[in-house]
Amino acid sequence: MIQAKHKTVIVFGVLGLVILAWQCPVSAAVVWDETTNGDLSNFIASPTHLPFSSELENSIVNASVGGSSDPNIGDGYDVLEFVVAIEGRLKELRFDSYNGISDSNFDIYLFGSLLYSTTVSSTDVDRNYVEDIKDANPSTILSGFFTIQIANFISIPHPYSMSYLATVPEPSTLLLACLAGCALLRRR
Ligand SMILES: [Ca+2]
Repeated sequence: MIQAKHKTVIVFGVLGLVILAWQCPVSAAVVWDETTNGDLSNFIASPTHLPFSSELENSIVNASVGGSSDPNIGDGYDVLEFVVAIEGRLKELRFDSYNGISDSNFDIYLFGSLLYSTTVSSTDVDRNYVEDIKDANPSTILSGFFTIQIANFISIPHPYSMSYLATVPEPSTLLLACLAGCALLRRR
C-alpha cells in the first residue's frame, strides 16, 4: 500500500512534469493572414475574433492597413480581438514588420475600454507594447478581452506583421516549488 507521503511525492512529481511540459519552448504560428483569410474587420463594434494558437506560442497576424482615404470604406481600419484567460497575462504585443510611408494609429482596448493609444511606424518594429501598457497602467491585470485597432487613412497600403503572446505568470516558480516539495518529502 502506498504511504501518504509517497502519494504526495507522486502528486508533486506529476504536477512538476505537467508544468515542465507546459513550458515547452516558444514557437510561432500564423493565426490570420489577410492574403488567405481576408481583410480584418473595419469596425470596432465587430472585430475579427482571433485565437491563440496555444499558450506560450506567438500568434502571428499578417495584414495590411491603409489604401483608402475614406475610413469607412476600403482598408482604413484593421480591428481584431483575442481573449487572454483569466489566469494568464498578455506578455508580448509587437510588430515584427511594418512597411509604410506613414504612422498608423494603434489602440488597445481591454473589456471595451481604451487601455492604451499610440502610433506605430517602422521604427517601432520589435518594440514590446506590453511594457508600455504596463508602464501606463501599472495596476491593470492584463488578462481578459483585448481589442486591437490599427488605423491608417493614407491611400497606400501598409503591410505589417504583428504578433501576440500570453502566458500564465511565473510557471517556472511553480515548477521549482514542486521540485522543492518533492525534495523535502524525500528527506523525511
Ligand atoms: Ca486590412
